[in-house]
Amino acid sequence: MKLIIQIPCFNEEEYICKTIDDLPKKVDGIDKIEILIINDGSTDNTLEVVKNKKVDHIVTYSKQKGLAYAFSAGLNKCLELEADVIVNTDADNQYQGSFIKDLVSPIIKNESDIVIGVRDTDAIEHFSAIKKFLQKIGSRVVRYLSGTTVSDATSGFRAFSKDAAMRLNRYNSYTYTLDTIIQAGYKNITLSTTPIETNPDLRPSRLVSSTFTYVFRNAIGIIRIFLIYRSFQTIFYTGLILFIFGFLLGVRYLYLGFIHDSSGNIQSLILSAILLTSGFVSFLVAVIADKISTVRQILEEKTYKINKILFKRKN
Ligand SMILES: Nc1nc2c(ncn2[C@@H]2O[C@H](COP(=O)(O)OP(=O)(O)O)[C@@H](O)[C@H]2O)c(=O)[nH]1
Ligand SMILES: [Mg+2]
Repeated sequence: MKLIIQIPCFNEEEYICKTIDDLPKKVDGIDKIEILIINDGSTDNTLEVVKNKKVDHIVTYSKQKGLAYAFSAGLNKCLELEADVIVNTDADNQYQGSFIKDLVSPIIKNESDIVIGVRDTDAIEHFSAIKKFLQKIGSRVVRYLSGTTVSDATSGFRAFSKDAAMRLNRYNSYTYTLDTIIQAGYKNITLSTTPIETNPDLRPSRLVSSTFTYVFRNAIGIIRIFLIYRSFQTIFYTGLILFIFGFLLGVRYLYLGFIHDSSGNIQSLILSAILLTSGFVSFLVAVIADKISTVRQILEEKTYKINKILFKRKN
């Protein structure tokens, strides 16, 4: 069994060596451990540093493409390199390499396809009260939408089986953490968690420049991935609510017209017509969304089948 540990990097010259040195050299049930660095257009000396470190594999981009892009490009590279298990970790030495065995173990035993290392966020000193609060709310929303039980949805310390790596798709360029959990939920990929500890913070987060942009971008990301998988239901039920309100208003207008003159209620007739039309248009959009969703499902299944042929073990 081959384990590849992938590390997406953006300007990590200061911390990457420490992170690499902390990785385990042996893990029970694993015959070979390799390291893959994805250098995402770093403008510092990250590339030179990792070359000097003689890591097994480097993928490098001359221009920054974003963490989610680097993450999924990393998974593909690991599949090409015949990985059976893939671990993703951060380059700033936030996660402790000694916990990799706990991430990998359920995958080796065939008990799980994705394992997420969950932090006790309450105990992390450098997380502000607001970050802890938002992290909890975000994880709760992701749990609800994905039907999973992940208490730390933004943890980047995770292991994937080869099969999970072949099934996951990239739907945004900012973050993969929430996406992959929601996808796992909808695609019935088995997902479990294991408690982990983190190192004291080494540098401020690059992904969280300001709380507002962090929340905004993650919220948009969650809505977009949810709509990819549940577009028909969302649009159909929105249309139904509009239609029911429009219908009731219309009935009220007619009822008032029978009893006495309803000419004074012309505004409610206009509103009723608008709501009924919007509801009807929503039904049509829901039908189109459903057709697009069917095409997506077929493409996802074909991609998975192609991946299985492409990444079939050669020996
Ligand atoms: N490929 C890529 N990696 C990034 C980018 N920004 C941050 N990273 C990497 O993503 C990981 C997590 O970033 P970090 O700044 O520690 O965010 P935190 O998870 O909020 O602490 C680290 O390995 C970074 O090097 C980026 O734009 N592209
Ligand atoms: Mg960090």
